[in-house]
Amino acid sequence: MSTTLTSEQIAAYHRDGFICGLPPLFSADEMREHNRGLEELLRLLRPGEDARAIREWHESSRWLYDLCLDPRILDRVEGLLGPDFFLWASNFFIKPARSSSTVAWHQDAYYWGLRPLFRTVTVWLAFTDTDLANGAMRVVPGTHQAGLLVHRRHDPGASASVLNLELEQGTFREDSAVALELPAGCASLHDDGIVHGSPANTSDRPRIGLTMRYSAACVTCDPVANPHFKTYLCRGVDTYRHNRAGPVPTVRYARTDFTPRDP
Ligand SMILES: O=C(O)CCC(=O)C(=O)O
Repeated sequence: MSTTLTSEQIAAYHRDGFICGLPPLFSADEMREHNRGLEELLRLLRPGEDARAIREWHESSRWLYDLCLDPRILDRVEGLLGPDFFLWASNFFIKPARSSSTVAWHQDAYYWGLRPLFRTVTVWLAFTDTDLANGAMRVVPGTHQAGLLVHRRHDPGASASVLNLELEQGTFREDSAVALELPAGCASLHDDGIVHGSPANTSDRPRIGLTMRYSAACVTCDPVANPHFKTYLCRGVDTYRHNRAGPVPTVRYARTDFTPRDP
């Protein structure tokens, strides 16, 4: 099955700021293997850590690196970013059954420190079936065209959200949001300017997604916003050399020993 996006799908992505409803990237057998890989990473967490600590472990874990560079994923990203792009982030968003944890409405571009804006794509790969009841991500179509909107910070732990910032009320229309429901093995793709968030998991099923972030080679990162920023060229060439390139990991399952900065 082709994993290249059609010109209609590419146009829809640029119009709406996201695309969902694409054919699966991975079979049920492959997803069983991927879930086993995730279990190996979870075993590496230290006392007091939870799955949110699994950030940028593609830098240390060859299994995760290979998944992020799977050609089927890269074919889709290439349709949106063009021939030259790199991977720079990955993290798991895990909501156990009946978890009250949410992700507040936000725009990623607001806090990532990347320039130019809006040349970055997130692939959200469903490790479990994902729907509104178990806390699927919601996006507000077209909001990537509004530029950066006003966010406010709140104290860590002061809300159910795993993020310490959220969009000011009135900056977007929540009633236009759509849920990105995905069977396991399917992925959505979204622009770093899209307004998005996710509600609590009110179901008896876990919800697990892996986000993988890719930017066009021209993108540079402010080291104050992200001192650990490293790039892994996925396709083409990086003639810009704006950023530090990371070494390819050799160990199948291993953790990083830095703590990425929270927004
Ligand atoms: O998975 C979620 O609930 C939120 C993901 C998210 O905020 C993101 O991909 O930037």
